[in-house]
Amino acid sequence: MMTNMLRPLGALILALALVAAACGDDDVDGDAASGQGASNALLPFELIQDSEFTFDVDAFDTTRGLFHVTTTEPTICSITWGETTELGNINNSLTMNGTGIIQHDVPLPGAEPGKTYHFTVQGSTADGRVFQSEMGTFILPEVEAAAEPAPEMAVHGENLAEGSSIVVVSSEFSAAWSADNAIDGDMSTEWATASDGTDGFIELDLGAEFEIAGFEFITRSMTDGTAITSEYTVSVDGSVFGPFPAGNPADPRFAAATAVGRIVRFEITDSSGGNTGAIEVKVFAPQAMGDSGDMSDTDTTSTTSTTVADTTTTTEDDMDS
Ligand SMILES: [Ca+2]
Repeated sequence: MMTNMLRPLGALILALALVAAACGDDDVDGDAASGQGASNALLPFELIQDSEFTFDVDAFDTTRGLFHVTTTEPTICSITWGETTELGNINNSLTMNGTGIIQHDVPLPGAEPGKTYHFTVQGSTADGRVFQSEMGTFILPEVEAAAEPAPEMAVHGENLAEGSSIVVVSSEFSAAWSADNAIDGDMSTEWATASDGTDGFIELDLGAEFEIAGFEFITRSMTDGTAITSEYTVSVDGSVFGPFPAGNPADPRFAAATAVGRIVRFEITDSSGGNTGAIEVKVFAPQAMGDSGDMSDTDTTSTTSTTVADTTTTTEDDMDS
């Protein structure tokens, strides 16, 4: 699962000597030029390392690996890694929130089981010391095939949420975690609440009345197990659907529901608490409604019902089949 290299003191001294050489041997004292009192020398990571380096596949999102280590004091920590000793990737813990932490659980996006990766770990502490591990290697374990049967093929049209706007949201953790991140069609951006847990919600305006075939709520997740939404409801112009199981990037869990409306509100109804939110919330048009499924120019009767009782009723001339 992992390759660790707790080495005897001799190796540490050698590593430190190599680091010093790499940094240039004309200023190993790190004194006058920097204006700092403390030495600038890189120290062995082992001095602040409180657990072995471990690597596994994120069970929640199998497209990424996870790196774990604990440190003896709060540390801002990063891992650099790659398929060769030139590395090329750098990641840190999403739970750091701007300061040092002790338990480092770091996602490694794109790391594949069975491949050998090289890595180093860096850390800095509040007293200004900087630490680095020796180069090591890790291999993620193979993931056993999912025991659950494959979900039904989702049949739906375009995601109407990508053309929508945010009406209101329970909260945003910061500008970098805004609600717009949940409707941008980008699986690498996330809306996160400021610790709303199961009280989190997000409300969209589709811009016009649309026929709707179903929803997805792709939950965000923290590597410490919090912020995972497991269940949600959706209201369309006030009529409630669900609860539905929330999805994740590996299994989006399309929830079929037939509705017509414009204002769509997702409410989290069960979660693991914390900074809940979504990678994406999706509102799907029916597959057979043409390019957009836009009902705004059809003569829909004014009704509070969101159920489309008779899907054969249409005013469009080109819907022959
Ligand atoms: Ca997104």
